[in-house]
Amino acid sequence: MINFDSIKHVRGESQFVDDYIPYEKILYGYVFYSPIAHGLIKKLDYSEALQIPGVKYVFTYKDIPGENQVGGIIQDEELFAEHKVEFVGHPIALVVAEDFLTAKKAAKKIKVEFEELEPVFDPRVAYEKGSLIMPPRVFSLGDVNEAWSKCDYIIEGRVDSGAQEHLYLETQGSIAYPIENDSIKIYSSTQNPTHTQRIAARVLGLPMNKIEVDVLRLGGGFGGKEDQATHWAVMAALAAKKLKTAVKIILPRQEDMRLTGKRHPYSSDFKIGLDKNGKILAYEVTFYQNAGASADLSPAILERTLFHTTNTYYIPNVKATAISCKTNLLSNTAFRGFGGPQAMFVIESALFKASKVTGIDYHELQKINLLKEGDEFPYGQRAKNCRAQICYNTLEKIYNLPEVKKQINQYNQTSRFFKKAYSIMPICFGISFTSTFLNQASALVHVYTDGSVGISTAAVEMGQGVNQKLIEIASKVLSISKSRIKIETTNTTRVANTSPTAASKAADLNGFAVMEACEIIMGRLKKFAAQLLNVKEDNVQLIDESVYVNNQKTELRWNELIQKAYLSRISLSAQAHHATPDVYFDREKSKGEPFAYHVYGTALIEVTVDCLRGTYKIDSVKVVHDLGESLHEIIDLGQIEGGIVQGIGWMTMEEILFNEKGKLITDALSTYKVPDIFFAPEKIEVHFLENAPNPFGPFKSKAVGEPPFMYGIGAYFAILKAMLEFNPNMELNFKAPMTNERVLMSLYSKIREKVHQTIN
Ligand code: MTE
Ligand code: QUE
Ligand code: MOS
Repeated sequence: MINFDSIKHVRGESQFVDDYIPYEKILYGYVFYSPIAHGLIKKLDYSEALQIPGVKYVFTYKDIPGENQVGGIIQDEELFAEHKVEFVGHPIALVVAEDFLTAKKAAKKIKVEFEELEPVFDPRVAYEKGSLIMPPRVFSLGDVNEAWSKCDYIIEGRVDSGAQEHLYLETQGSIAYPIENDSIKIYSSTQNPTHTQRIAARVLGLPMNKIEVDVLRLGGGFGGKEDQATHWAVMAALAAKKLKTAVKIILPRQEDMRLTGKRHPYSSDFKIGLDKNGKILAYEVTFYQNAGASADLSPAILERTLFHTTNTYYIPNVKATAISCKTNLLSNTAFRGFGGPQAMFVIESALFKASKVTGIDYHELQKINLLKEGDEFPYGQRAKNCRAQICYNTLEKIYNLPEVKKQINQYNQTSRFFKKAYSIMPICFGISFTSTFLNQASALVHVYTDGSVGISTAAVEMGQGVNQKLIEIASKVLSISKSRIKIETTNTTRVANTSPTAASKAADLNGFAVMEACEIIMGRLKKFAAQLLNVKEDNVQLIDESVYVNNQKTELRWNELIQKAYLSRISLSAQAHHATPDVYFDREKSKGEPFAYHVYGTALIEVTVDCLRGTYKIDSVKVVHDLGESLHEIIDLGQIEGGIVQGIGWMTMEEILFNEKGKLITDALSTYKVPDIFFAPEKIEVHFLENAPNPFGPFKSKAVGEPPFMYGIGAYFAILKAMLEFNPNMELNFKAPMTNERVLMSLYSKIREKVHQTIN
């Protein structure tokens, strides 16, 4: 059960965009970008850059034959800034030269004069100034105003979560070259080939059929290449068209970090009301999303935040307001979880604070309010096949929670400076694009005359193993060996009008499409075999590459059957389109059934905090996770482990910082720290929930890509609990990431105040 790609990866044989040499003459592009956060371009002078030997051309907005517009959901983003720059890193020009270093050197010679404008970085300040991406959105259920009077406790607070760098191993990049008929072929490291095609066509002023986008695989995407791979692909295409040769743009790591958006930081206010038994009666929350300088995917991400307002709890009265704030920072974008994690951190913070006020244990509060079958989400959908309770209860049982608590208590009694704690993090994540139209995919399956099979779909392989899952599905439906099946590149001329590989939906959508295309071919083959053997079609089966009649194996094998079918002029190719049935969402009313199903799970996280140094160790993460019936257990396990570590990174050590002028200062791996193998939990144990088929997934499976990320939130609260063991009087504020510095400063805040008083 290995992933066929892993051998090539380990041997260094897998190809990425920078490995392609599809053309005799390749030129290299370097992006020249704004050094200031906000200002008007008064003068741009690149004459000196053009003088440098080897430089071919400097592109600005003036060279664009079509529209200078790359915005997706909202058309508010220029490819090259025309008159105004809105963040440090805003592209202004592209220098193209014979080699990369020459292009880079030339870019340093470009001179710009700006009239600087006042920048805004804080989303709350942006809100006050009316700087919004779009009008605020509200989801509501019941009536919070009426409910407050019935509450025994009302608790308010503020929660802040930080940005996160995607840190895909392969940085952004693309190579484009001209082909016949005024057309352009683009190889891009994109999760979203059709979007790249559409925007390239728009910018170049060409019809979409003159742009071909091809994707072999990505060295990771994590959402960062959903909309933001487009810019470099379009720039390369623009240059290739003008210069009539191949143009390659690969962002070096530092430039990638400086030029591309991250996970959205959020600042939120909550108010939560409970009765004396700990039942939540009302929850009101306002999310301020820091969108950065343009919309990008922010509106869809904002909406997913609203969908995950209550995580895996039932709350009868909810009012959630979400505001997408336009600031002079990098335009933030999709990142695993797509706004869900930000909402879930707020509700967990609210419960945690409520536990301190009510005296009811945090995890008791979680259990009291856990979602049950038929409960209504704030968007009107009801929980169906709800597995919130079973995951939580199974976790407590199989990992022996009472024993965990006992051990931790014993440890803490004898340890003065090292403190241990555990936390439990239940999750509920909705599966489907909440923009209903995106829930479609198609597959094109060819059986060649030697019996081998080639499959094209909309799915982009980015390390998540979707190609291996598609092979599993095709081999099951065709009942042939996996070794006969090849997944082709994702190409807009073979599979058109594709949705991005995102929302954890790629294996579901493309898996169903592959199933349906394979079934069409199987139908034809069975009919043909019946004719050939002169039996009734209903009595024919194809099992393990052999034809069976009335459950008796015949002499007829897959290879021979395919040969004969071809000679009898039977089509051995099929295309199928799949659309998720019954999902819809009414944006006017903010109600509907947007999700095909939900993924549930619960994690138990144990940590040790060194309360002298502020450092900590994640001892273990133990999970009960609902995968339906896994399509591929090793891949799914890898997704869960990877998601957990990435989620813990977001909550603990990954900190994006800008200076007071809006320049990213954590723009290298020396200053931006991510979990490594030493930091990763010493132990990750995953229990796949048993007897949990999913009627809405291929072969009863469930999507896996994003949900495990949110287990990482539990690490924050485990660390917080350990800190409170050391200093119970510590001030509670919910600000992530919980870096080592923050641990230390929080533990000794009283002492700090004293020192300050003494100094003053
Ligand atoms: N796993 C790896 N190794 N690399 C990635 O880039 N992206 C994640 C997740 N797992 C990612 C990954 C994100 S953000 C999504 S939406 C899903 O994979 C997309 O793939 P799927 O729909 O096939 O699950
Ligand atoms: C989850 C997602 C996406 C989403 C909604 C989700 C996503 C995405 C869009 C999207 C894209 C273009 C549009 C639009 C929505 O929505 O990845 O309205 O025009 O790209 O719930 O992952
Ligand atoms: Mo994933 S954030 O939907 O690419």
